[in-house]
Amino acid sequence: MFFTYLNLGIRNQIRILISKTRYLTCNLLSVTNNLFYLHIFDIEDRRMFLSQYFLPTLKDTPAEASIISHQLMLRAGMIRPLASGIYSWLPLGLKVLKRIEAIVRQEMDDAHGQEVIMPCIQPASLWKQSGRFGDGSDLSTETLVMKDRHDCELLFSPTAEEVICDIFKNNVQSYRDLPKNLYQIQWKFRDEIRPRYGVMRGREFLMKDAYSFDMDEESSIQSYENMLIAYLNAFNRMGLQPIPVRANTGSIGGDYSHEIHVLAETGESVIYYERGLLEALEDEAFDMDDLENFYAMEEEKHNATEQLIPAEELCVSKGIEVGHLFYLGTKYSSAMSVKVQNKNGELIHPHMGCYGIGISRLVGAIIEANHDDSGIIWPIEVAPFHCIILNLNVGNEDCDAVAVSIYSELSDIGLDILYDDTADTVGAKFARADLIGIPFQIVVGTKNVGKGLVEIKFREDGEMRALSKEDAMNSILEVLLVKE
Ligand code: 5CA
Repeated sequence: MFFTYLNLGIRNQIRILISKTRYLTCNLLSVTNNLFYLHIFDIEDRRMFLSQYFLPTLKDTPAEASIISHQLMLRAGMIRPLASGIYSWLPLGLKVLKRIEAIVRQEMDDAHGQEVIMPCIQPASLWKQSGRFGDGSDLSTETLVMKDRHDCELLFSPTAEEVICDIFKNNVQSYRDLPKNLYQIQWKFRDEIRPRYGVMRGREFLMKDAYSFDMDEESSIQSYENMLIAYLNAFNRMGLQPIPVRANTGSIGGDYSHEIHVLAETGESVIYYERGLLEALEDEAFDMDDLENFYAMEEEKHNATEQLIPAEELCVSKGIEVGHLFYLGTKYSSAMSVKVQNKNGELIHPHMGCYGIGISRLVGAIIEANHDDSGIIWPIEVAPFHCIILNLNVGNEDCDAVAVSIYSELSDIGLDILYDDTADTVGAKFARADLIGIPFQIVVGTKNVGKGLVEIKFREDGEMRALSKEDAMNSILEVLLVKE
């Protein structure tokens, strides 16, 4: 442990600042040869002590929730509804949202994306330039339009092709500045006809939207492929099995498009794909050429009349659309007069692509793919906490000391730990820990502590083992290190 500050207080009490926000309070037992023997009995930063944490869990399944992810997100105190399709994210839910965001951000940065933030409120005049304002498409009927005090029409961003074109048009002149890929992680609003399934089809939702600019079609398709691979990496890291399928371009437009789906009975889409695709996707070198070798279609693109592959090879599944890629060509750059000079000094419209990921939808999709009768089972990479410590005998000096020391040791090496120090019954503690789905549970109770042991439970398979405190912590680290 690294002490940054030592403050000898009264009556042998010492407060040690161990990080910017956390103090340990200890009793000084003795000092021998410059060694301090301490009894740690308190940690001042109790934000992750369950008795202080804002986690309003529910026993009963709320009637308004028809699918399991929506039910579990409400029951686990992750979200609360405010209006139809509009939710507040409470601490536990927000932690998961941020973990998903971080994975997407990392993969986007690795694929040479550059993060920006564009405003949520956009002038309608920009959409009049692109021709999308009030064009009768689904997107235009879903767009929330408002007026400011000067009678100027504004809209709440359902997507940002117009704004990114405006930025590009006013700041990029030459082929030397291309290619570029700019992305944001920003709230969107679409006044969906049927908001449902909680965060899966919300009206306000968090999207990662990226926009690529290239000098010609060939390099634009290369940018598209880079995004597709980044998407597969990101979804794999979240513990999902992503399936890319060809899709229609709808209100966004363009010539070429893929949706990325994860399989779930409650998915709103139907996808048709060749059996061999799943195996091919496991190859680390999987690329667009491989993808083109397989039949993989979203329902509207599926050709039901012609049999293009043997019937026994065709899988039909329900899927949740977690990402969507579009090659836009010059649709927006020509409508919005975005021009750059090529090597010959001629002005051309750059080729664009746009790429969306439903960040808030992913929270629901991950739960659909990872739960059991008792609750959520978070994949480690997106779990709100790595480990929960269940102290079954709060107030017992030995149990408190063991629980707090595990909390501080695991926190000190950078793990996110939740400590159940509540006075709730043993049954309530176990049920809540299973419901909120944290991957590892360490159970501290008088029976085992007397023998120098704690119990560790792996949420995924329910396996429980009695181990020494050190072995329990090491077995968590072993799993986490393998995952790294
Ligand atoms: N401009 C493009 C991408 S930059 C675009 O808007 N694409 S989209 O319409 O397909 O949306 C991108 C992703 O946002 C979808 O794949 C989906 O995962 C998510 N999404 C779309 N609508 C909703 C919604 N109502 N609720 C939750 N997530 C949504």
